[in-house]
Formats: sequence, C-alpha cells, structure tokens
Amino acid sequence: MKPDIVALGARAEKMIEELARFSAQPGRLVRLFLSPQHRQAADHVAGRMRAAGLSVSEDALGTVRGHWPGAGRARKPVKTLLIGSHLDSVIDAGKYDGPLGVVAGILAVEHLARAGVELPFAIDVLAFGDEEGSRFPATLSTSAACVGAFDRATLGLADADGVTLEQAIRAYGKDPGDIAHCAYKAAEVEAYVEVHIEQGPVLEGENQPLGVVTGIVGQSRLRVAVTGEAGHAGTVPMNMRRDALAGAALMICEVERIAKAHAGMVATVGHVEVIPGAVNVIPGRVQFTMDLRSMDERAREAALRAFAAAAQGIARARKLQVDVEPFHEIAAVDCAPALRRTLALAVEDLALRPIHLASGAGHDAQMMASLCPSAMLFVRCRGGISHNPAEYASPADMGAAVGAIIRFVERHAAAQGAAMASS
Ligand code: HGY
Ligand code: MN
Ligand code: MN
Repeated sequence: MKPDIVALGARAEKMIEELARFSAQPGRLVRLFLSPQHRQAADHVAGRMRAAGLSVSEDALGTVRGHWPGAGRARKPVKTLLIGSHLDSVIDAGKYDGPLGVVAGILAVEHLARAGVELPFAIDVLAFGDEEGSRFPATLSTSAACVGAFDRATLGLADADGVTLEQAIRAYGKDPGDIAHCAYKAAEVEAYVEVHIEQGPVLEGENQPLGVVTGIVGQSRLRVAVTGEAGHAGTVPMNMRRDALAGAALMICEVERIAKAHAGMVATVGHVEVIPGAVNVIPGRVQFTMDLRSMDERAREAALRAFAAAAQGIARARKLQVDVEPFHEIAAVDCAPALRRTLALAVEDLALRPIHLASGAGHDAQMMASLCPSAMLFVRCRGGISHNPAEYASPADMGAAVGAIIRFVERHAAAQGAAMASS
C-alpha cells in the first residue's frame, strides 16, 4: 500500500498543532520536563499511539513508548527498531522541534501496521521528555535512561523554583528507584532513527525537503561566575574598581574570538545575570552561561582550555575572581553509515535528492548512539529559524519525511531478507 504523503503531511500538521496547545504560558510555547504541560502532551501522544495500533507504556522518567510487534508470526525473539524524539521545549519555542519526530514515528508505524507489512523486528516509538535541558541544568536525561547512562547525581539538581529532579519525578507519579529499568539492552535494539526539523538553512538553500545527517556536534555547556566588588557608581574612581561586569564583558568577547578562530566552531553566551543589577551600583558579581560546539573534539577541548586561560588572565589583571564550571558535556557522534545509506535510498524512492549535512544542534540521537547504530532525517526549516515561534516545516515536507521513514523501515527490513509486505 503506497503511502499518501499529502494526507500524511496534513495529519502531521494537525498533530503538531494539537501538541502546541500544551504550554505553560499563553501566547508562547513553554513545555518543561515533568511539568503539567509535559503530562498533557504525553497523554495526548499516548492516545494517538493507541489509535495508531501501538501498545503504550511510560517509563520512570516519563518517556512514552508506543510498541508495535511488527514481526507478525516470527517465533524467535526479535530486536526492536527505535524511532523517537522529544516533547519538551525551549522557552518561547517553535512547535516542530521535537514533536515532529514523535508524530512522524506514529504516522509511519500506523501506515506499516495498516498495510500489514511484516518485519523481522518490532518498533518502539519514543517520546522523550528532556532533550532541551530547559528546566534542570542537565539535558538528554530521558534518552540517557534508555541507554543505561542516567547520572543519578543529577537527581539533586534543582530548577528555578528550587524543586529537585528527584522531587519532580515523584510529583510526576514516578519512582526514581525505577530509572534503571528504563534501559534497553543493546542486544535487543536494532537501531535508532530520529526525524527532526533541520533548525538551519541548508535544505532550504538546496531547495530540497529532506536531509540525511552525517554527524552531530560535540557540545560543552559551562557556567562562568565573575566576582569583583559592588560599589557606589558615583563615588568609586575608575582605577579603584573591581567591576565584575566589565571583566565578564571582556571574557564574553574572548568566547566569540576563540570560536571564530576554529573552523566550524560555534560558541554562545545565552544567559547573563548581573548582581545586584542596579543602575547606580558597580556590579559585584556576574554569572553567564557558555555553549560551545564543534564536530572536532580536539578543537573543542583546545578552545575550552584557551577560554579558561583568557578568563584567568582578565581576572588577574582586574583583581577579580573567575570560576568556570562545566555542567554538560557530550561528544560529537557520527551517524551510522549503513543507516545513512538506507535513509538516502528511501529519500530517493520519493524522487527526491537527499542532502547530506551535519547537525549543529544536539539531539537525543546523540545519546542513543551509545546504545545502537543511530541516524537522523532532517526536514526543511523555513528561513532556518528555530528555537523561535516562527519555526515552520510545511505539511508537504513533513509528509515526505513520513514517507521516507516508511521506505526506510521497509528497506531496512528487506535488507535482512525478511520483509513480507502483504498484498
Ligand atoms: O541545544 C540544542 O542543540 C538542542 O536544541 N537542545
Ligand atoms: Mn530538538
Ligand atoms: Mn531544540
């Protein structure tokens, strides 16, 4: 049964709109890990999974898992192909970043089930809840639990209201003691594939709807605290000041200079807090975050060392104290070559030209790659805009993505010589 990608695109758009309603704030999309809005979105996704013929469960960190046996009459235990993405969002987010991958997985499996396609593996569609790290100063915790790499030290991390991750898990109705049971065994898993809006301008520039991801950048997130001395803005002579913000400003310029000095590297200072933050007080303390990314691991490590040295030098010259605290680190990963080839063939089956590109954004696929071969399919992003309510993927492109995932699954199964599409 050939998928109707126009109809699939329209349904994807409708499901995306349905999920976009679950936000903590009117007028903008804010959906944080283990929040009431996460609960609403998870329940909605569970309903859509059941309607698609999947059996639904939820693990100890709230990941919704839709299971389709797929393997029909296979007698021997089969592996499971994982298709997923995340439901949580950044603050004032676009509505496609994350949900598109969950919706695409549900629609693809629903089509395969209704077409009676028999596969040599089962499929789990996964809706993760913590890819963005918008609530707690950690990220990828739900996919980390699925690969058996959850860091229990993060249970003590607190959100902006002082609620710890452990308290939030319990308030969500789960038991942190069960997190170990979230993990898949590597021997049970076939592969992981994720559909995601590109969040960049490459596909639009190539005038193509779909891209096959070659690899995902390595990432370091740090908190930098600069301590000087608060003082009266009118009475302290300039040469006697220990102005934490003036020092931090020079350090932030170093972030930009160092990133520009390394090809392909990006670095961002996204949050700055000035204390006490009064117009007539010399800032006594500044805290800022730093997000540094590169496909080149050695360059990323060298850049971190260069920044630490520069920050210490500025602090010494201005009699300030600077503390640099890494709080998130994940290595660059290459997507599995065999899966990339199958994805590219699946895109060509739709008479489209697959574009091969790296991901500057982090994804759950980066974590899943430590468990099994992993790959990503990107969907064209209007203007390359993301982490912004203007983010947009067209129904036609989303339909093509679902069609490509359907073909990917069939090709992957056929490659094992076991697919038996029903008539
Ligand atoms: O920051 C990222 O790259 C992802 O959107 N969390
Ligand atoms: Mn995302
Ligand atoms: Mn994101």
